[in-house]
Amino acid sequence: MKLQTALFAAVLLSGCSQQPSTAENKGNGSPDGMQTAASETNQVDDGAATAEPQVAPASTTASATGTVKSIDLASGKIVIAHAPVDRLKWPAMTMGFKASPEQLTSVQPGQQVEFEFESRGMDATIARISPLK
Ligand SMILES: [Cu+2]
Repeated sequence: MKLQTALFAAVLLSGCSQQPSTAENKGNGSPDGMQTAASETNQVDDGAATAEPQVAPASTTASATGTVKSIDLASGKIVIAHAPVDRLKWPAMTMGFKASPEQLTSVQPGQQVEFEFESRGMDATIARISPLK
């Protein structure tokens, strides 16, 4: 009976916060920090969208290989000199990709990498990246 009371109290307490979406966030390290980082990322997205007309191209997933040129953890970007991407009709070029902190710390500048990314026009986000061996 005591255990049931405790569980019931816990449910009530967690219900008070009324923020079920927070529980879906990956990682429970510091919820406040995570939320701040997420909102900043959204603001960056808005800024990048103004660079192109308001056409929202469908996203396409593609893979490529390349060399890491630079990594910017603060802005969540990695610059890669990538080989041509046939699927997107992209020539070889050096460009920035959005990436998560985990992805950014899994590779190093100068490293050959293989990666998958999701592209909306020239707005590309890394889906998976690993050193090429
Ligand atoms: Cu490119």
